[in-house]
Amino acid sequence: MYRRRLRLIAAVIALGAAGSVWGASAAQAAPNGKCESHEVCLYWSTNFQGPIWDHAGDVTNYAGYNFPGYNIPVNNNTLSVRNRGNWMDVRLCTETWFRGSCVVVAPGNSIGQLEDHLANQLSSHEWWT
Ligand SMILES: [Ca+2]
Repeated sequence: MYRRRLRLIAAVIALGAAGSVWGASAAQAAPNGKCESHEVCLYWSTNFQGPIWDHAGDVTNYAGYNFPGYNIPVNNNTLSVRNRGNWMDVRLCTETWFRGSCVVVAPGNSIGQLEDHLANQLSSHEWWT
């Protein structure tokens, strides 16, 4: 809980210091099927193949999201992940709101094949310091 509060305070400070950047960040958060800097990227297939869902923010529930350009749901449907964030870990979980079984991926790291208990079961993620 203490960690989470610190994180919130840091976010508020960052927002106050660079309010004009917020618009750009929000635009970047829209998934476009390209795995870019500052994003976590989820792949439909193993080893970063197939449709890509990319996101720069936290997502509490993947339900309702499709892979950009495909009529394929993201929820419970990814086999590999990449963290292209610059300094934050990303924590991906099998249940909504960052519950269930979770895996933490450090910035710049990736998992080419999610373990059985995570494969095709991810439903939320949050950036994690
Ligand atoms: Ca992108």
